[in-house]
Amino acid sequence: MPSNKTDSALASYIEKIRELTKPESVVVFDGTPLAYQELLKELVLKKTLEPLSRENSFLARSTPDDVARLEEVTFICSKVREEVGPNNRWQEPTKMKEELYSRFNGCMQGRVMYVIPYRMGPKGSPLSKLGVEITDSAYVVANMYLMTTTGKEPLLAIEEGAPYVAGVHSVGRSLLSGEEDVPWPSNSYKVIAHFPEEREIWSFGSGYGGNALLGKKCFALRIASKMAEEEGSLAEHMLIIGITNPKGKKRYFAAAFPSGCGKTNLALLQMDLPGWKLECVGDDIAWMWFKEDGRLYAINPEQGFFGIAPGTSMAISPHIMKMIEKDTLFTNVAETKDKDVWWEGMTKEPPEDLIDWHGKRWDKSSKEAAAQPNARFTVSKTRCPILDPNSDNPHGVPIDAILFGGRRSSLTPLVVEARDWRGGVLMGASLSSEKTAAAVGKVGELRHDPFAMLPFCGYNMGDYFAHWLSLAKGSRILPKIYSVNWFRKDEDGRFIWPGYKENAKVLAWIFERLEGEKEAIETPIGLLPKKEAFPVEGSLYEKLFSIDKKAYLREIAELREYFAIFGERFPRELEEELTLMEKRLL
Ligand code: SAT
Ligand code: MN
Repeated sequence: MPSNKTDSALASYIEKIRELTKPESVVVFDGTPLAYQELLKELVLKKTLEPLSRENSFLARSTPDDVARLEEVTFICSKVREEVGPNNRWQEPTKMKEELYSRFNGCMQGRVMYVIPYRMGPKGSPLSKLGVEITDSAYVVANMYLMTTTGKEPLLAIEEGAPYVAGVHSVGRSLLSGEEDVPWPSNSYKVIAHFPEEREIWSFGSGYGGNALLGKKCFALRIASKMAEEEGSLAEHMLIIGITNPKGKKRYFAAAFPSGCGKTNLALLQMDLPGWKLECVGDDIAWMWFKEDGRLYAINPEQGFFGIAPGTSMAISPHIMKMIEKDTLFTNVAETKDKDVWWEGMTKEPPEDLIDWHGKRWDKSSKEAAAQPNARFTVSKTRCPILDPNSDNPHGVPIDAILFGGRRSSLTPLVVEARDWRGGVLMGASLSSEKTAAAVGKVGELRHDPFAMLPFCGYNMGDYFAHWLSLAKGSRILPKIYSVNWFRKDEDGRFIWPGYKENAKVLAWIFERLEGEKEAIETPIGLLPKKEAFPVEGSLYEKLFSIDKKAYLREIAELREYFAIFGERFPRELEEELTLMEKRLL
């Protein structure tokens, strides 16, 4: 939406959507705990939510066709096709609007149309931004309450004329009079459309996660990445953590991983190394900008966590388990007979008498998993047991290191330090990862996912790479850049690195590098830990850090082919950087 919308501009926008969608009533969500509790009651009545034995916690079960992000029907509708690049699906904006207007025509009949004014980011931060989501899903409102700052304060700012991003969402299932609702209304036709120029998002047919909680990937990444390019800042798919070493020195890291590669686990890692401490600012998205002191600062635009439940356990992620002990919404997990939750990986043995995510009885002989692989928990960050004291600091936290990680069973070593900013930008651009259940599609397939932003960059990725390169200017104190890979496998297909809590060793090594305390060795692909300086035994070190030069040369050839899809927009500096690496390998 254009900036400087006035009170009446918001009112007339709401009126326009009301006229189009024809809901039974309109409710402006006021963001109070009481309003949230009222919503939960309603959702229980409608059987969308089931109360659990965990205090103030509930379970939702979606339909089997609505369980994850839908990249195939996600569009960026800029006026000029080249602006969105080969990394996005494009549709001409007026054509898309026509389609949307016909789909949304009367789609909220018999339902409440909720208006959610919200803020992304800490109050008073120059980087925080406002949004309004209009939705006919009370489940979405409840999730937005946990994930963003909703209610009067953002509403007032919008009414006073502050710019905001508008989002219109419908589950796409109107209720004719007398018709009974279903627990998870949705539509087989689904579309998620972004209009970066108008700062607008329209989403139809899905009620799940990033398809429906429009503040998250749609706004905070796809629209915000375009805004960041214009403003000279960054909107990234990154967690933010604060790490304190045994001497009491604190540094902040940001880390990009594709969805489903353990960002939430890393963001809430229990750092068991003696004297070390890790605190969490955010687990999914970072908005960052360079300030006058030349350093890069980050805020987490979100107020909550929307994390993957399967695989979470006391052994691996005790902080997460503690965080979701109460006040949590669960979606598509399994239910125990005493109305608690369970998922694969929570305990070695599943409990008896489980109900699976379809609502059916489940036992060990069942072929399908009891919890959907992309089952989620939604919880406010106020429940985070290791929340960083600066998590709501409007000035952000200074970032000293940026990590790029993918899920790769071969090639990339456990950790590599980039020689310089350019080398680091190439690391980000070269990121590939095996697909996970976070998006609909074939799990395990290796795909390019530059900066873990492939599904989230709201403009041409060639320009995005150039934007990253352009940040290295003047006397800026640039963060160091690292590539990490927890997922390397041996010849027998077993993970070489145990991951999870062991990842603390990698974080500590990076910290010590920044302190100048650890030596590294030059290799064609960047700097690796010196054998003596990395706390694993010799044979494991070899397995974790060996460099297969031939495989790297093949990778470079393959990367050139991939980067060619960006044509003229692919920065020459990165091409040069790739050639330099190739020469070092030969
Ligand atoms: O996009 S979601 O918020 O549903 C989850 C993810 O892919 O990270
Ligand atoms: Mn994510």
